[in-house]
Amino acid sequence: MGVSASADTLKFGKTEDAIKYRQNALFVMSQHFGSLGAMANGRAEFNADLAKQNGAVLQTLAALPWQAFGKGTEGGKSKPEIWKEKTKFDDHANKFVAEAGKLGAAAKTGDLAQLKAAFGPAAQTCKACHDVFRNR
Ligand code: ASC
Repeated sequence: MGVSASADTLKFGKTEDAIKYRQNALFVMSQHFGSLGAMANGRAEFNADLAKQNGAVLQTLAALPWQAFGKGTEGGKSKPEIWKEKTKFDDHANKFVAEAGKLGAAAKTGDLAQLKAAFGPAAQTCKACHDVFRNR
């Protein structure tokens, strides 16, 4: 369904379920992403085991939200532009999935320097899409 690195495992019966699904998947992701960010930015002590686990969860979850932006599911914080510029939106999603994969791989090394190097570019892909496609 558009995004090549995305899971396409569900059919949503109701628009509100699609909205809830993508919001919740993104929220859970943000918590694991935030934990990695805190370690990458020195706000939390580096714990290699924790980083590894959070990276793995992030990698798995990164594929999930995009299937819940199907036709006719406008709403939530999503700008209608998502559905008008689906290819552009899918590009953003694919970039994020790729960076989340790199971040997960970096976390797996147990090397804080690698985590630091991978975190910024991943965060940038979140922001780039939000700037264009998300209402505040
Ligand atoms: C997060 C989160 C976002 C991104 C963004 C990165 O943890 O919830 O939306 O990172 O802040 O710039």
